[in-house]
Amino acid sequence: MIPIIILITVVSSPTAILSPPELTIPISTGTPGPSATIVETLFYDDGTVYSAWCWYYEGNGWGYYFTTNVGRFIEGMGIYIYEGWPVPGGDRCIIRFTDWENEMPGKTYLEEEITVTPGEWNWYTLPTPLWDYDGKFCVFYIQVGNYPNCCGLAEDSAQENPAPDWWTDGSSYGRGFPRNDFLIRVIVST
Ligand SMILES: [Ca+2]
Ligand SMILES: [Ca+2]
Repeated sequence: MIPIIILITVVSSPTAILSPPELTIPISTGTPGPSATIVETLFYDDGTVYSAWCWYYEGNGWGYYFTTNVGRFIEGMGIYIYEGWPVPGGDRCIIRFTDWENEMPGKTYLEEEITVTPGEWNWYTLPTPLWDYDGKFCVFYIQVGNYPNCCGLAEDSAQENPAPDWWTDGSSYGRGFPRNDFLIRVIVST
């Protein structure tokens, strides 16, 4: 399947962002050290809000594969919604947590429609953390509303490693992002 996507014209310069105080290293540079007390935030983006993408039709999305190499609790996730595009835009999206099976996104752990605010990090904390025994899992952003009545998912300014990138049409999955790294992060703990 070829994902149908719309590219926003680049209008932003790198923007300061809010993030949890425990923000740590990008997972792509190594496995964060296990800690009994520190909640780790895993991410691939560099925090810059460069541009954004959305799908023509709702129900499609993008997400990442994460691995911590040891069992972890998935505590929640964060997404950054671009401000000012598309117009009128939206304030709802679906987030999905899945297991990692047969080298691809597998069983859905949990899916939730949430309200989001453009122009900032939106953090969703699970009421009950999910235990993933091998630390291999995925998190997805899924669009609610057809273009342009939807959110624009922010991307950073460069892609360093496309390996963890996945898209979904809601039920199946495929590899790859349209361009750079999406601002999708996950919070884990031991
Ligand atoms: Ca797993
Ligand atoms: Ca990047």
